[in-house]
Amino acid sequence: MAIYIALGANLGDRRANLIAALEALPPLVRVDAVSSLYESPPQPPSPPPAYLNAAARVETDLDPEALLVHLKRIEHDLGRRPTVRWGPRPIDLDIALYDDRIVDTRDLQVPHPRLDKRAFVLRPLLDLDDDLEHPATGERLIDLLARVGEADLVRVERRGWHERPHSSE
Ligand code: PH2
Ligand code: MG
Ligand code: MG
Repeated sequence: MAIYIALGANLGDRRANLIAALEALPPLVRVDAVSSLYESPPQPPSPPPAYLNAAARVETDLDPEALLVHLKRIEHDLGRRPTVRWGPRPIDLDIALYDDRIVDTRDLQVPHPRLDKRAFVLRPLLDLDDDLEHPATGERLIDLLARVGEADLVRVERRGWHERPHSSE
């Protein structure tokens, strides 16, 4: 297993926000691999803008709680301010998986509690490792994705997008 961060953005220059977040992770968090970039409507359904989502496989000595603090700091630095639950946001950084650990405190749930219902998290994770399993249930993420379906998800750029200038090929 490894540590996986789910990234999302639906305000401002969404792609630039995701790249800025990836660049803000080191040196405390080293980025090993980044998934393709996906676009999907907000879920549960709410008014646009649509989200861009991706996932990163990372290495860090931070424990889950310290990693969360680091991610919240980056969100804040990129202009995110507290708002209503599931409100639009310039950047969202969630700990999707942390090895096979299960964390369930007031501030942090790992694996991400809605991982099994969200194609926009499952698909990017599976880009990185297609044999991932849910640490709590043992279900394969590929089977969870088949159950929820991915019809709403559009792959807008393939892997390496965060290292390339934007193109509309
Ligand atoms: N994040 C949410 C709520 N809804 N919808 C999509 N498509 N992508 C997201 O990242 C997302 C969402 C709350 O974190
Ligand atoms: Mg989220
Ligand atoms: Mg979040």
